[in-house]
Amino acid sequence: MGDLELQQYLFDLQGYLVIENVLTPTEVATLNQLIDQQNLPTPDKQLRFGGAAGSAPVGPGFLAWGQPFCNLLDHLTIMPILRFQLGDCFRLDRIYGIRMCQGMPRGHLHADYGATSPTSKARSGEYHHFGVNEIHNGFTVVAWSLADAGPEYGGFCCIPGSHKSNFKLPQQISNEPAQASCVVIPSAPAGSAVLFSEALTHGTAAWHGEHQRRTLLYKYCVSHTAWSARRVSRPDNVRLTPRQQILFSEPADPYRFFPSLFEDVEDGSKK
Ligand SMILES: O=C(O)CCC(=O)C(=O)O
Ligand SMILES: [Fe+2]
Repeated sequence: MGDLELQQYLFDLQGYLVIENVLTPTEVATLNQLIDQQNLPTPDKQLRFGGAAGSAPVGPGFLAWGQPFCNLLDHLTIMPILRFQLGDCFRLDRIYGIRMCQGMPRGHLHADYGATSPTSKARSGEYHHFGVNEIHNGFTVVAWSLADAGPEYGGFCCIPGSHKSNFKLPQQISNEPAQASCVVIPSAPAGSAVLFSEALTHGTAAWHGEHQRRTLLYKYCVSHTAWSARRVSRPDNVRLTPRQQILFSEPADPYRFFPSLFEDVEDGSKK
């Protein structure tokens, strides 16, 4: 079984996928140093950092902190997986980082699409509906782990398989996710990429690690979808490749108004 086939099977089954060792220890260290240089306020005041187009102001966010952050935009390990889920045309919808210190409490379990989402009564378009040998998923998050996370520390948590559930999250699981055996905290050592569907019920588990949690979230959606009216903008101090530039295009119909990210691709990178 090829890597991609296995990855898609597991992603479809669980609604998330952890790929370890995508970044080398040196790459992780470089990203962490660049974050250190920002002199951010202590994370007990603010969990999220370097954001754009989320709760944070519009702008390039941490992409302006240097080339290594932009290199992750279309990392060759994640592009084939994103293509399988989102097709040839997708956009970067929003980005931010999360830092946590020991003792920081959990966040609430949530899903942006499907039965548990606040928009569950809206007409679906992005729900993770499934056909034989197909994944239809409109919104995928790639979370880069810059510090070890997992059951012994905390961090990202989720209910595997919940992206396909037809039922709203029961209140008792929502109230006490740490007591629910269906909620898992996947192990994500530094250098891993955690991919998950926004239809998956997921959240933040309390942080018990002595070290600081650090993760960078890049959220992608099919070209004709947007989460909010705000946009991440391109950093003006870093040169982007043509493929990276496409990720910042305005939402539009695939192919007709939004170019493919995979045209003229020979060695996996768009020319
Ligand atoms: O802590 C995490 O990794 C989950 C974060 C999350 O779900 C979010 O920011 O929407
Ligand atoms: Fe979330």
